[in-house]
Amino acid sequence: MISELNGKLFIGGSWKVGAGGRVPVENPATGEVIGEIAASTGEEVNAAVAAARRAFRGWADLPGRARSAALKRLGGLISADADRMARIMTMEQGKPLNEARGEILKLAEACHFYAEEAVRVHGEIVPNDTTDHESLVIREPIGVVAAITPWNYPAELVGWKLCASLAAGCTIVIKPADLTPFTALAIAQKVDEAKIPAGVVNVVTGPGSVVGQALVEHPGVDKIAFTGSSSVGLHIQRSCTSVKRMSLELGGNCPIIVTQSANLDAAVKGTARRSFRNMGQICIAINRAYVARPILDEFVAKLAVAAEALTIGNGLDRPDADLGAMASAAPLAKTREHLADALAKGARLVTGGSAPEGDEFARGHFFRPTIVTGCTHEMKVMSEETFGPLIGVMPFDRLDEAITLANDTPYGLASYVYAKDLDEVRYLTTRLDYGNVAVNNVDAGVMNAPYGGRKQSGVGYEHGREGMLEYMNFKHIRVRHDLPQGS
Ligand code: TAP
Repeated sequence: MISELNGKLFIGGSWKVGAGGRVPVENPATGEVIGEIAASTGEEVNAAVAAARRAFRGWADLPGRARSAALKRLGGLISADADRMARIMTMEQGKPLNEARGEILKLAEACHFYAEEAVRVHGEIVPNDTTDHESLVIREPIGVVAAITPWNYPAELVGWKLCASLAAGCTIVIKPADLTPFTALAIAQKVDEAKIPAGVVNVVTGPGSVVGQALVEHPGVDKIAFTGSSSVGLHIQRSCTSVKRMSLELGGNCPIIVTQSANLDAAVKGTARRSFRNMGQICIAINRAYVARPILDEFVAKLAVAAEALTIGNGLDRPDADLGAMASAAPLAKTREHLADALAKGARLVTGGSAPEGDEFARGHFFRPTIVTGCTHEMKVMSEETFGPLIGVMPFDRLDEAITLANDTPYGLASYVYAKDLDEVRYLTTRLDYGNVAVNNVDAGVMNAPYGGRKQSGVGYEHGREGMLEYMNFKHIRVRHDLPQGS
C-alpha cells in the first residue's frame, strides 16, 4: 500500500521517482519506519510549478460544469477507496482507523461541496452615477496555488485547498507535512484515476524549510495557501520575496465558557470531545475552560469521569478506540512541558498526566487525557497552544470577567459557549474575538460556512463560498454605452 508511493512525486500528471535524498516516515503508534519520501530537489519544485502553469489556462477556461464533473469523479473515487486511504493515514498519523475513515469521507464531501460551487461562480453588475456607464464585476481564478499543509488532518487540510482551488479554476502544487505525506500522495492517485488533466494537481514532498520555502519564494506561484503553526505562518509572510495572495490558517488557544445556565452534562460531553479528540492535536481544540464558580467542582468531577472513559489504542489494531497515538515525539514533549509548567506554578492534576501502561503503548507516542485545575494565565496551558491532550480549568464570577479571560490571547481561531440563557448567549457571542464561536456544540467548522482565524490565528477563510473566493481575483470592467444610431 505504502511501498508503491515510496519516494514518488506527482508532477505534470506523471509519477516520478524523486532524484533527491530520502526522509523516513514512522508509524507513531509503534516507532516502525513505514516508508520514505523524496526530498524534492529545486529542479523538481520548478518542474511542478511549471506543470501547474502550463495547465492553468486550459483548466481555467473549462466551463464550470466540466470542473464540477471532475471534482465529483474525484469525490466518488475517494469514497470508494476510503478504507485503504484511512489505513495509510492511521499508519502515518496515529489516529484510530474509524476516525481516519471519517476524515477521508469528509474529504470526499469537500469534493462534492466544491463541485456544486464550481457552477455558481457569479459576478455582479454595479450601477454607476450616470446611466450610460455600467460596472461589471467578474471573478477570475488567481493562477498557480502552492498548498502547504500540516500533519494533524492529512486529508481534509489538503482537500479544502485542493477542492476550492480546482473549483475556482486554479491549478495547484501541494507540499504535505513530512510526518504525513502518504495520505497526500494517495489523494494524488485518485486525481490520476479521476483523469483530471495533467499538471492541474501536483504533489512534491520534503522538508518544509527547503521545499515549502522554495514554493513560497517561487515567482511562478501566485498564491500561498498555508495551514500550520503561527510561527511558520509569520515566517512565510515575512520571507515571501514578492507580493502574492496568501491565506494563513494558523494556531489556536481556544477557550470554552460554561455559564450557570448551561446544560452541564452537555458541556462536559462537548469539552471532553473537543479537548481530547485526535489527542488534542486540533487547531480548534479546547485548551482552557472558564466555568461559573458555583458549578466548577461538578464540572471538573464529571469531566474527569468522561476523560477516564476514553479508550486509547493502536489505531490499526483498535479501529474504534477513541484515541490513538500522538503524531510524533514533539507534540507529546510539548504536552509534558505545559503540564510540568502548570504544576510548578500551583495547578492541581485532576486526571491523566502520564502515558497509559502496557506493552501496547511501550514504543508509541501515547498520553492519557489530562485535566488541571487551579490555573492562572501565568501558565502555558492557559496562554499557549499545547496541541496535546491537556486542558486547564479556571472559575469565573462575572460574564465580563470570562470574556476578558477568554480574549486574553494573541490567538483568535475558535471559542465555545455553553449557556441556555439567551441574553448570556448574545452577550458572549458578540464579544468573543474569534473567527468561529460554537454555542452548545463543539463543531466550530462546517463545510458550508466560512472558517478562519483572527489575530495570530491567521488571515483568509476555508469552507463555504468564501473558501472558493480565496482562490479568485475580482476584475472590474467599466463599460460606457452610447445610444445606438436610430434610437
Ligand atoms: P508547521 O510546523 O507550521 O508545519 C506546517 C507545514 O509547513 C508543514 O508542511 C511544514 O513542513 C511546512 N513548513 C515548515 N517550515 C516551512 C517554511 N519555512 N516554508 C514553508 N513551509 C514550511 O505546523 P505543524 O506542526 O505541521 O502543524 C501544527 C500547527 O498547525 C498547529 O499550530 C495548529 O494549530 C496548526 N493548524 C491550524 C489549522 C487551522 S485551520 N487554523 C488547522 C490545523 C493545524 P514539514 O512537515 O516538512 O516541517
